[in-house]
Amino acid sequence: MKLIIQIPCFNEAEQLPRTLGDLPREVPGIDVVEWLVIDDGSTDRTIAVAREHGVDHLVRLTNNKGLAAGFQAGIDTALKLGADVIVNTDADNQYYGPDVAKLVAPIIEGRADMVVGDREVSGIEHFSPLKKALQRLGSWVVRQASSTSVPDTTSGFRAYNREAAIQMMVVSKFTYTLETIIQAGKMLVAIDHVPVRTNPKTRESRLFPSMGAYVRRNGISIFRIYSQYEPLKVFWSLALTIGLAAIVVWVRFAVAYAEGNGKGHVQSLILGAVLFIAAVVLWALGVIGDLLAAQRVMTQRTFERVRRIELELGVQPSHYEPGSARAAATTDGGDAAPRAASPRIATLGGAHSEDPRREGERVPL
Ligand SMILES: Nc1nc2c(ncn2[C@@H]2O[C@H](COP(=O)(O)OP(=O)(O)O)[C@@H](O)[C@H]2O)c(=O)[nH]1
Ligand SMILES: [Mg+2]
Repeated sequence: MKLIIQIPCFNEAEQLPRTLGDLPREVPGIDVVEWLVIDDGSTDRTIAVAREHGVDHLVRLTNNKGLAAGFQAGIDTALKLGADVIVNTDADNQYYGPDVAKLVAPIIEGRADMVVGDREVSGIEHFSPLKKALQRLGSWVVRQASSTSVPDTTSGFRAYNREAAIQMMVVSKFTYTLETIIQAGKMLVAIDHVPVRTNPKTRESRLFPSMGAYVRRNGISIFRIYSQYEPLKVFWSLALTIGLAAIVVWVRFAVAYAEGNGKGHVQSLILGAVLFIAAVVLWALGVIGDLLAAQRVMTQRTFERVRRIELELGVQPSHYEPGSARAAATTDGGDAAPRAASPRIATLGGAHSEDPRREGERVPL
């Protein structure tokens, strides 16, 4: 069984050595542990540092595309490199490296397809009360939308087995953490969570430079993701609220009219009409959103199958480079045509790629 630990990086030359120093090379139940760094257009020595510290694989995006895009590129590459299990961790040594073993245990035991590391946020000292409150609210909303019980939904310390990784498709630009949980909850993915330890803070968050940014981005993300996946609930409850307001205003007018004072309340009649039209528009948006959500499920299923075909064909990962000298020795490092890539990936891919149709594995189409 092969585990690939992936680390999305944007200018992490300073923190990366400590993070890598903490990562395990041996994990119980796993035959091979490899490291993959996703460099998202760093302008510092991130790549050189990764090579010097023995990182096996590199994905080098030419310019900065953001964490969600980097994460997706990493998952895609890890799958093509034949990973059976993929762990994602932060480059700032936020998560305690040796806990990778705890994270993958439920997957190895066959109890889960995806495991989210729970930082037990209420106990983290450097999180402000506001950040904790928002974290709790966000996690609650995500649990509702995903019908799961993940306590720490924004945690970046996670493990996925091959099935969970194949089914995942991140669209959100800012955050993949919430979206992947909601997707997993709606697909054939069993989610579990385990408590993990965190290290003392090494630097300020790159993703959320200020508390305001944290509240704004997470708030918007939660709303967008929830309304993408549950459009009827969101738009129809808004439509109902505004529709009721319209009725209240109209009743007020009707009472005044019955009392012979209708002329003085024409404003109520107009306001009621405006509110009613808004309610109808929201109702229609709910219907359109629902149709789009159904369409999205179809696209996702197609994507999943395309991915399985790509893996069978041995299509090359994009923006891939071998990492350290040890890894480079096992490959030509060139950019061959996709079909020709097959043997090269097989060299890197180990047991899985040599025999992708293992017993019990689902065959596409
Ligand atoms: N690919 C990519 N990774 C990023 C970017 N910004 C931050 N990261 C990485 O995302 C991870 C989480 O960032 P961090 O600043 O620790 O955020 P926090 O843990 O949410 O406070 C780290 O590994 C960063 O290197 C980016 O623009 N692109
Ligand atoms: Mg971090």
